[in-house]
Amino acid sequence: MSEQQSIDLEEEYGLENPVMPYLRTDRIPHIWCPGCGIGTTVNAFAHALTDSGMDLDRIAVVSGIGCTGRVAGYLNLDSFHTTHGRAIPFATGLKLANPATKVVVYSGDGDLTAIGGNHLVHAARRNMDLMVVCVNNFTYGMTGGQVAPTTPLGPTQTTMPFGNFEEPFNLPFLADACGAVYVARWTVYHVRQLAKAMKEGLQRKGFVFIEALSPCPTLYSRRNRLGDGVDQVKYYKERSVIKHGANTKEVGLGYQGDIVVGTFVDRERPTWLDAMNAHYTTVLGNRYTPYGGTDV
Ligand SMILES: Cc1ncc(C[n+]2csc(CCOP(=O)(O)OP(=O)(O)O)c2C)c(N)n1
Ligand code: SF4
Ligand SMILES: [Mg+2]
Repeated sequence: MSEQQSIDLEEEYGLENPVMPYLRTDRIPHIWCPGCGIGTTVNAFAHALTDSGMDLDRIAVVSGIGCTGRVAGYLNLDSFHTTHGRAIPFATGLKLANPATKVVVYSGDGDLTAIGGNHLVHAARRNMDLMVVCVNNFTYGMTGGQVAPTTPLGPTQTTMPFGNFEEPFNLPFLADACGAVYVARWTVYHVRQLAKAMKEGLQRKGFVFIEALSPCPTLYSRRNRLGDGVDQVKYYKERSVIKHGANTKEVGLGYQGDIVVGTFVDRERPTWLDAMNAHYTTVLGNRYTPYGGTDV
């Protein structure tokens, strides 16, 4: 549509894009490239916030550094853009200081699973009450397309000019093995399912891990001649297979191969705060006052 033909729906009809209230519009235009999938995940998150009916004053979003790490800065919520790899420890401190807050970690695959991998493992093991959204574009987008722990075997990256030979993480299996209570994977093609998983994750207590596969056309796709963002979304559409409850051992990703998506893990375990309170109550009896009675 040409500029002359475009209609400002808000001005003409008083219709507001439902995502707008969730954004710090003064920060727009955003930094993301055309065809990047990160914005689509934010759209899904905004719908999850609406659908969950949660009090926005009780939600905080924490990001690390990276293209995905910019999400926190664009959200009109209590949001924190922290240091590379440290979103989960920051979020853990926030949660424990104010257990009534629902804390969401929203970051990239490199941030969460390379430099921040140790924190991911232990937060899942402890069943820290956090929802982690990991936007997996198979690369370090922001810094020029270096190989990530999620890069499949085969494609080239700036630091793997002859193709990646390092076995990648299977992230749902990692999160499951470490003890996450809810683990799901969707792609930016599956916007409704992604929003629903985020809504469910917001309503769950305990460590939630949602992997959102998302194109990085600028660095990953172009370098590997995979086309643009639309071509990657077509690939997600054509090669995704929905298998709820799939054995996470079997959902590892090959290069441009089949993608198993769905909710893989949904179970109950006491959160870290619940376990601490139960333990000290048993050991110390009424000398102990349980902490964080408003845990959500
Ligand atoms: C301590 C530290 N090491 C390295 C960096 C450089 N750095 C910034 S973002 C990034 C990778 C981000 O990759 P990912 O989390 O996958 O985010 P994406 O850009 O792909 O969304 C790196 C290595 C940094 N900012 N700080
Ligand atoms: S470099 Fe990749 S991940 Fe970063 S904004 Fe561009 S397309 Fe998105
Ligand atoms: Mg990345």
